Amino acid sequence: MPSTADPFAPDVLADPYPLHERLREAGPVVRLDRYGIWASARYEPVRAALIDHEAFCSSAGVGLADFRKEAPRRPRSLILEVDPPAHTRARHLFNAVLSPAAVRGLRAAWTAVADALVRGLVDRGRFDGVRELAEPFPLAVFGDALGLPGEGRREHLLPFSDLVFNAFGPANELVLRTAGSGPPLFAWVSRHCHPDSVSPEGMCAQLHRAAVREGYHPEDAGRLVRAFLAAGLDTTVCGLANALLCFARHPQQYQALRADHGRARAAFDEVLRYETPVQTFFRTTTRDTELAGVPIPAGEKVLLFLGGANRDPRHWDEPARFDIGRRASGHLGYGAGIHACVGRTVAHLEGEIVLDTLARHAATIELDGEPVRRLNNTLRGLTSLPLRVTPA
Ligand code: QZP
Repeated sequence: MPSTADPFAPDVLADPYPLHERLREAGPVVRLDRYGIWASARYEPVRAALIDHEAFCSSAGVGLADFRKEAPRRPRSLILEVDPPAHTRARHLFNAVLSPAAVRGLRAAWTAVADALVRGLVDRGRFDGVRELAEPFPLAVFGDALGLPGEGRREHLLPFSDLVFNAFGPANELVLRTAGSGPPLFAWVSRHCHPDSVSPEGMCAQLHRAAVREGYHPEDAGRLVRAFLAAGLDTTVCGLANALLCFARHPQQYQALRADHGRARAAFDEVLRYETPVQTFFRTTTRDTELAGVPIPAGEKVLLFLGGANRDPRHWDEPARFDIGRRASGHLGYGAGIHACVGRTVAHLEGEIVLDTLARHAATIELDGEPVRRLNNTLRGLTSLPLRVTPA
C-alpha cells in the first residue's frame, strides 16, 4: 500500500513515531510516492536490508540522492558511500585506529573529565543539558582523542555535521536555510583532515598515516579522516542529549540507574533504541530483489527507518516504554552488517561514562523548562534541555 507521507516534513521530524506506526501497519515495505522510493519501519526488513550489502548497496549514496543519477553534492565518503572491496580496505584502517586497546586507554581520562564537568553542573543545580553537557563532553574528549585544536571545534564541527546529516535527506527548508553557511565550515574541516593541522599522536593523524601507508593518495587519506569529524561528534551529542531527556522524563528509570551503576552501558543501549540519534539511512538495490517478500526492482532507493525498527512491536515488548532493564542490545541504532558504526565502542564509552557519572553525583534529575527539539533530516536530538538536579 503506497503512502504520500513526507518523512522529512518538520512535524514528522519533531515526532516521527506516528508515521513509523502507520508505515509499519501499511506493510513490511511501503512505496513512498512523494519521493518515488521504498521504505521500511519494521525491524526484520530493516535489519535484513542492512545485512544484505550485495543487493542493498551503499555506493549509490546512503541518502535520498542517487549517485548513479546525480553527482554527490560533496566528495563521496570513502567508507560510508562505498561497497566492498573499497569499503573493506577503509574499514580495516578505522578498526586499527579504534582498536579495543586504544578505546580501553581512553576510559580513565574521560571519566575524570566527566567527573569534573558533572560535579560543576550539580553544584549549580540548574543547567542546559545540551549546551553544557551533551555538546561539550564529546567535543572535549573525542576532539582531544582526534588531536584537534581546542579553538573552533564547537563553532565549526556541529554546524558542519548539521549540514552533512541534513544532506542525506531531500533539499527541503532545512537544507536551503543553511545553504550559504557551508564554505567556511568545509574549509575548517578540510584543514583539520590534514596531518599538519592536528596533533601527531591523535586519531586523525594516525588514520592519515595508516591510509597513506596502505596506498591511499594523501587527499583520499584526508577524506577518510573527514569521516571522524562528520560522524564522530554530533551523533554522540544527540545520543547524550537524548539520554538526559529520557532520564529527566522517567524518574523511576533514573533511580534504577542510580541503584546499580553497572547498568549504565545497558541503559545507553536502551536510550539508543528508544530515541535513536541516527533515525534513517538509505540503501540502493543493485538487482531485482525482495525484502520481506515485497519485490523491489534494481536501481531503487530504499529508506530504512532505524528509529522505527527500534520501536517495532513485532520485535520489542512494549516498545514505547523506556526501560533500562530490557535487553536492548539488538537495536539498530548503530546499524548492522558491514557498515555498522565503526566508532560504536567510543560512542558507547562516552554514553556509559556520562550516565555513570551523573548517577553518582545527582540524586534526581528533572526538566526545568521545555526541551527544544532540533530538526535535522537524519539526526534526532535537541538544541536545548533545561535541567534541574539535586546533589547525591
Ligand atoms: C557521516 C563521512 C552515522 C554515520 C553514517 C555518519 C557518517 C559517516 C561517515 C561520513 C559521514 O565519511 O563523511
